[in-house]
Amino acid sequence: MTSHGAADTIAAISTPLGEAGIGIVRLSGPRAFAIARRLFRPHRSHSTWQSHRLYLGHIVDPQDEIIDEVMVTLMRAPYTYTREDVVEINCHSGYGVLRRILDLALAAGARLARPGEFTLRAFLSGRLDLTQAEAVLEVIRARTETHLQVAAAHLKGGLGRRLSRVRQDLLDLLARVEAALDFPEEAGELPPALVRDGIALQAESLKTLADSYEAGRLLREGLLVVIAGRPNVGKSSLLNRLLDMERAIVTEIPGTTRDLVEESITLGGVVVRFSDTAGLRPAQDRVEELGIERTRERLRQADLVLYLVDASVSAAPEDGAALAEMAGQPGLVVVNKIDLTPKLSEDELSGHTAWPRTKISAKTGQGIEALKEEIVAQALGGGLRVAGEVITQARHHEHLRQCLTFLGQAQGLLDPYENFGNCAPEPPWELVALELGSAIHELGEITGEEVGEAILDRIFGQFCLGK
Ligand SMILES: Nc1nc2c(ncn2[C@@H]2O[C@H](COP(=O)(O)OP(=O)(O)O)[C@@H](O)[C@H]2O)c(=O)[nH]1
Ligand SMILES: [Mg+2]
Repeated sequence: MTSHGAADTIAAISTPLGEAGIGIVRLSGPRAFAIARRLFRPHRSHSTWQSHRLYLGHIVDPQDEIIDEVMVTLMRAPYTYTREDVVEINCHSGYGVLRRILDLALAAGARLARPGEFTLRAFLSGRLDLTQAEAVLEVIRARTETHLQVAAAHLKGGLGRRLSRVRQDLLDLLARVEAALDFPEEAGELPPALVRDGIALQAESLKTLADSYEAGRLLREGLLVVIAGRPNVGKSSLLNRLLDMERAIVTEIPGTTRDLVEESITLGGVVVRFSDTAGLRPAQDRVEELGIERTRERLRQADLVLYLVDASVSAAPEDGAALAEMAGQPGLVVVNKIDLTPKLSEDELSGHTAWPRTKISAKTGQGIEALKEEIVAQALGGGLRVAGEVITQARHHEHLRQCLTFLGQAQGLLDPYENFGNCAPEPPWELVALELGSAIHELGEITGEEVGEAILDRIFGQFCLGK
């Protein structure tokens, strides 16, 4: 994307390409109506077209050949997604039909939309702020109800409004500082403590928001839980039990699982991806060696490790070594096969790890629900707290962090002047103004009030075609 001028008319297939009941070709821009009327022949001829009404008819090609029977909606600006004239053609969904109708629209003068361009136009026309535009993609991608709730709240504009308010308050403070700089005699004395307290107030609210990213990231990216342990302790059996299906091959032969087997379920409102791995032991061949390498890499990425041991045999030296190696990571020791005669004593592993211990039988299902609860408790601190506004985007978190740094520096400049009386020396207002200006800019990058074209390209480039 190089130019965001919105003078041309764009078209795209807005539904997934595939066989289904309905597919939609969408047009937006000044020529949308004219193009639609060249392709569309209504069953009843209409002297006037009404906005936001459905019309039944045929799409025909320039040779008057009927392509499909469709329902068409003409939506007049500004009450549309993009605030431009928009046309939606509801046709039958099939690769050939959708492609043909799109081609006819392009031949009639539309340009193929770039990914996310409809939403970009909604942003550029001021219908959505940038956080709302990003939320569109998030709503589309949300896989849990909790994530959808948060995304829907962003789409409503809650986050954008909150940040805009903070930004406005900071702009007001900046205006007072600049007035004090430019017209000292008119502005009178500006008490440093007043400015500093004003900054502190906004910083506090932004800090709460920045802290919510931990929960937000989990909502968005989900959680990676890696199941590790020696061969034959029941890792694949546990995976199957957690998923409630025979996903991984289980045998009594050690070294059965050689590649990563991964699948997701929802726990506590979060998508949890379980990764079943190759058993940790000295590799017997090249394939197993590669599998163990992958396991080690996965273990480093894990949000939580389930280290499995077999209750019916004593611990091996490798268990102690593996546990000691992962001591800095969050994890659980899972004692499996408790349906068998116990051999593993309670204190065998306690010297090597401080991880809590849970007992299960992957075979009978005993302890599995408790294990799920323990996973949620360990990884999410007892479940996801999504009260209030939650930020979910790394981009937002980064700008908030930067903003807080600038605000902290502004406060630091003012701190030494707090206890001076009337004959106080003036604080370095120029520097305070610079820090405030930078902080304000960071917030503007989030809401889109101050954002560069390159960033827009990056954000909207992640969208699917037709959105
Ligand atoms: N009795 C009993 N056997 C189990 C249990 N979990 C797994 N097994 C058996 O242990 C063997 C190895 O299991 P598997 O899941 O392939 O272990 P992995 O190598 O760690 O993936 C298989 O014969 C399983 O049937 C359990 O809880 N109880
Ligand atoms: Mg296995």
